[in-house]
Amino acid sequence: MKNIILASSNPHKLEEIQNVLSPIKINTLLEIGFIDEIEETANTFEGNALIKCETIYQLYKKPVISDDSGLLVHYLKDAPGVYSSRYAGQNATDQMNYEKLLNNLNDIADRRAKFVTVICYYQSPRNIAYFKGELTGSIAEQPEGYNGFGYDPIFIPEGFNQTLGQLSSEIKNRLSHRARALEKFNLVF
Ligand code: ITT
Repeated sequence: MKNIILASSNPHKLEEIQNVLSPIKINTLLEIGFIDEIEETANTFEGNALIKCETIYQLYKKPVISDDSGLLVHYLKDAPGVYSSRYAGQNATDQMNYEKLLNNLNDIADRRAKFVTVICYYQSPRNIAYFKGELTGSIAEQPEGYNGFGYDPIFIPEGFNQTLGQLSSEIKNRLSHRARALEKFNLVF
């Protein structure tokens, strides 16, 4: 079985990624003893995904996978985008982030949005690949459901009338931006 380190400290991402990549053994940062925070200083998903992989590869010299993702809201000119995890401030909780977003869309009819994930697979400095996945949908009027993480309670995927917070993890893992990016990765590796 192939081993890859996942350069993420988000346990929800780990669960979703391990679910889609089940034949591959994912090593977590905790398992390899890395407990620092990786600073995400780029302004693109690709750039931040690369920073996460490079940081871990330089220390461990083993294949690394990373996920940089976010929510792009059309009316807000694609904000919060790469800043999704810190939309309401550096130490913001998921709830603080989605409440700020709902406030910024108060009385706004245009609620179009999409999730984007960029997966970076870093085998060596000469062998780096990127895989992108998107999920289009809209922002709910109020939070609903407790499944998933981040903005899931306020995001309604196209073709559904419930939020990702209400839909099951099986459904999310079939249609999500992350699942779509990982399917592309699976086709190559
Ligand atoms: P790592 O960098 O350690 O992987 P992170 O949570 O900081 O974890 P990002 O920098 O990629 O990850 O920020 C992504 C943010 O976008 C995340 O914190 C959520 O707020 C949001 N997000 C990404 N994917 C999501 C999903 O599937 N459902 C809901 N929100 C999501």
